Amino acid sequence: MKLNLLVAGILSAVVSLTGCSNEPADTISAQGQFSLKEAFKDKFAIGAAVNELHIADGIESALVAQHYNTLTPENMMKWEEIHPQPDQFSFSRPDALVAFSERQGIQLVGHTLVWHSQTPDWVFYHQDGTRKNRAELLTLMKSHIEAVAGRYKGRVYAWDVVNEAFNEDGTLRQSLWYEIIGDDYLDMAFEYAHEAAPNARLYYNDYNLFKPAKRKGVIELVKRLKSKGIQIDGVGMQAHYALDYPSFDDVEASIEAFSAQGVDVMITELDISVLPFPDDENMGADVGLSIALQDEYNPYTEVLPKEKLDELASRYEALFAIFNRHSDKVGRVTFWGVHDAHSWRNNWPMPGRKDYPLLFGHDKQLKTFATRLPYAG
Ligand code: 9MR
Repeated sequence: MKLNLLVAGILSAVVSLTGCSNEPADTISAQGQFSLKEAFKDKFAIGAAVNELHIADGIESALVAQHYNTLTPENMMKWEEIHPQPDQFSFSRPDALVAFSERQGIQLVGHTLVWHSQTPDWVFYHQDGTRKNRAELLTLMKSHIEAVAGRYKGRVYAWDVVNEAFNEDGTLRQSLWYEIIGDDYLDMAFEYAHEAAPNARLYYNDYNLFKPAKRKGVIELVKRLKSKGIQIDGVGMQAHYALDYPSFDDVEASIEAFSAQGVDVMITELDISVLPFPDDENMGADVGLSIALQDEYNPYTEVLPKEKLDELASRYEALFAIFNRHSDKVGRVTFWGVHDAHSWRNNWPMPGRKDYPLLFGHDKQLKTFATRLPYAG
């Protein structure tokens, strides 16, 4: 690790001396030896969300293997992708990802078994349009979890069992899962996941968990599951952040509060948007939010100005300083995507913008500041 840091330091120095840091992309070209997973190896696992492109294409799969020791499928294990029809499963892409991860010695986190989004209508409705009842939906949930988590038993290290079940005020989202089954649908999902993959780590995953009210709702869930003897091993704090949001104190308070419940804390889905957010009320990651493209909210269509890049860098530095300080509690930090060109943030909540939220730029090069994050201490 020391050698890598030395190489990174020399590269940074060369970049500053040659003035390259003022180049539009602020990247370094000779970044061969630097590796995020090496740099963080005494702290936590470091990962990224991937899709089939990242494991097929030579450059991208090499990047992934070089920098990450944990991966999460961005979409291919979600219900509508892996189980699109009642009798049809699509296992070929997930199988390829599982095999790639095993070849590279990378831990794969499955995402996600139960979610209100990206779940086909037939899951909740009969062909005649009437809603299924509790017993029918529970049977289907169980068989889906058995088929998916069971297939990858012993190969997928951990599962995001339930995703985004809470409202911002800490109450349960009125999803079809909730409306049809009732509030114990979470309990049942975790039980079924444990039965299907007894050795897998089981997580609850959500965005905006730095918010005290939402944090409280999830803590109550953890307490309830534990009091019923149901396995829950961790909470994934999705980190879809921005330059002015959230407050670092809130992030830190949530890491401490979840950890105090005796579960692992994972920073999942990390990205930091540099763009102005068009709806102050709904920051976070609600996939239901969609706003028509307006040019004033898409200011950096060519290049990210140096001052914004610096803001992004200092935001990342401050966050990693917190994660490092709590590396006894934080088991993993996963970026939501590998490089800016494929980030979902280019399309949410406004389709067609150009954002710069990750450590690798639109040109797939590591941003220079990424070699100077606080890797120690
Ligand atoms: O990044 C994913 C994007 O490609 C999909 O279109 C979107 C659809 O719902 O889901 C995105 O991933 C989401 C993740 O699964 C759960 N948390 C919020 C993420 C960003 O929307």
